[in-house]
Amino acid sequence: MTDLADPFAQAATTAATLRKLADVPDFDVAVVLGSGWQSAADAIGTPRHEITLSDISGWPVPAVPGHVPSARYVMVGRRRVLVFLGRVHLYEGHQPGAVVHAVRAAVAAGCGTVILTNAAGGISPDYRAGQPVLVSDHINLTGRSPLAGPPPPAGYPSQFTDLSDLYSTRLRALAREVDPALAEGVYAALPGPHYETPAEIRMLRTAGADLVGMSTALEAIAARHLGADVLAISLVTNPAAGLTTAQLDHGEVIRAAEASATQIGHLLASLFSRL
Ligand code: 8IG
Repeated sequence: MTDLADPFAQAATTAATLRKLADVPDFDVAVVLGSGWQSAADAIGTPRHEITLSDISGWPVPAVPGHVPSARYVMVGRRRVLVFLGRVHLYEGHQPGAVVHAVRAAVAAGCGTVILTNAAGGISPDYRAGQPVLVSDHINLTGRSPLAGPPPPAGYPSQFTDLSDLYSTRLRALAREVDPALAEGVYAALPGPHYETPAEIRMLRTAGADLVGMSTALEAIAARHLGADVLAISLVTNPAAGLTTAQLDHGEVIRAAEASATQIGHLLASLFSRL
């Protein structure tokens, strides 16, 4: 599958469409909801507009159960929040440009804060299923970058982006003000779609990873490249391979996420008022 031909121009075009469909001059915050996080959408607030993303030309369409190709415009306090009820992944055959399109469009539409959520396997033995964990940093093992390819057009930052404070220290501190019990961990991003072997999980643990999943890292890089502040939250839905004798099952993952997503939606809503 080919990548977007002109990703930055396409993001600007999509941004204009999103603003027009929601009838707003700008958005403030983007939220990307991962597998099983859909019930968090309702807890964030009542949508003013529901946007069907497949209506937007060139939009990469998610093809995974638990991912709905729509977005909502929600007003939370004074913040205009753009909530994406799903994402696309490398493992669906999408290229990095398609994977980060929603985030690039959101930043182009004014979002200075990008909140990425995902369901993840727990590598740290301290985590239990259903627990939200702030991502403190990542290890990108996808072998891909949304910034590979020709340099961005004039007016955009260099493709050699600094990632030293990728997951904003300030935003993580704000999240802990809302919920002081929130744990933090390092997220290892793998291409999937298969889960890991126990040997791979032992390697990841030695490398310093606490969480493992198949999303988020490329979107975080693309958002940071455009100057947005990034917060990422993983919902631990299963112990990583080899940490339990149970088999990993996609349906089980989605059910575990749904059970906690409402609670985390409220956490997100209280966070917006502090931004
Ligand atoms: I949910 O154990 C979820 N997503 N790579 N490994 C990887 N992705 C995941 C896992 C997991 N659990």
